[in-house]
Amino acid sequence: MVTANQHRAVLWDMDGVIVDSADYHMRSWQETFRQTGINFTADSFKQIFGMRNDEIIRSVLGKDFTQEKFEAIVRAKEVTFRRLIKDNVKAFPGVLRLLADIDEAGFLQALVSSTPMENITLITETLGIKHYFQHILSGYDVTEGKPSPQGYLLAAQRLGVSPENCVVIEDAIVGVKAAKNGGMKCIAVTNTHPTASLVEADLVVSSLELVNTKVVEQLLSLGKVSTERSSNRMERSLVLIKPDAMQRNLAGAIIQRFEGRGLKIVGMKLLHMDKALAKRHYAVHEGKPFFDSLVDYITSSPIVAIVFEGENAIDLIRKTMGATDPAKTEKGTIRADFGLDIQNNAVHGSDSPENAVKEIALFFKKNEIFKS
Ligand code: RTP
Ligand code: MG
Repeated sequence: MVTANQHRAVLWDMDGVIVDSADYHMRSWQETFRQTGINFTADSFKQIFGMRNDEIIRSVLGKDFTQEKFEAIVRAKEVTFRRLIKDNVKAFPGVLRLLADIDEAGFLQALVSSTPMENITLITETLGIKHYFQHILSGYDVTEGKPSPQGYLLAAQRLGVSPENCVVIEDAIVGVKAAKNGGMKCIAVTNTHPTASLVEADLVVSSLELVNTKVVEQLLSLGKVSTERSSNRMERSLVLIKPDAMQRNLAGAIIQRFEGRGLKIVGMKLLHMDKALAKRHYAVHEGKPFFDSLVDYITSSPIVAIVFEGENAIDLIRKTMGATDPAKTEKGTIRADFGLDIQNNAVHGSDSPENAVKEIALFFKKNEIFKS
């Protein structure tokens, strides 16, 4: 039976996403370049991470090297890499579970790596994950490395899935660019680069433990929502990081979820709401049985108030937060992951453009909001 998910695919990068290999790549480049008298630093390595070998060598040696010299360097580097990593192949947290869950949900999966097939075989066989991939593409199957989308587009074509139905999982800046250049959704994991350099991705996470099949499905359907709309409105919304989240040091993790969706902070402050402000903010709930308890709760500790700006920000923030009750909301949302109960539900977000305007005015003066 052909299920809906068989028309959807997850395309994986390997180094830095599946396998924690950066150190072994760096040491093997260092050993190899040392033999040609070149000092290759950790900083130089960061710049080239995710590129193909020919591009790396060109960026280090310049254009003047013969084909024989190139092949000798590559051979030496890759032999050294496999020798160093052979007994140390380690998957990043959450990867093995995510591969199995995505497979179980009926998505197609492909591996699109810039490295040679020998490395891919060593890693995928050692981790026992080769069978999850319906297609595997090495750096030698394409004529252009990332950020060209060629590899990802070719993998999608071989799987018979259109680019807009593909989610790419990447850690490299050039890899995120490749996915976006190919018209695909992209989840970036901050294993190699910080969030700030990966903002072109649709979602940035600190670990793949935070990703599940629902997140992948949401990303694909969010894409549809935005393309079906005739115009995407630029909106602002008020987000509060509530006392229960503040007490558990979750402000950073929550902000990251919103920033990872491309939303920009245009206003932000730490404040301790007094009862008068709490009553005005929650005026629509006055008279409800939970009102007094809600006011006590929201004034129980300092909170962070943020104005986020972005296309369809209100809807996007509500989807990212999840439903009011953490026990009933969809997996992968902020409230599902961080909420404790219906009151201690981690976060507030405006529920309509009209309320957003009113709420922002309650918390921020005009000169406390900045252009993004
Ligand atoms: P929020 O306003 O905080 O973003 O949450 P929401 O739109 O999802 O939910 P809303 O209906 O506006 O309720 C505001 C807050 O009141 C608390 N609540 N407690 N005990 C209860 O039955 C109950 N119902 C709502 C929650 O903290 C909710 O976020
Ligand atoms: Mg509300």
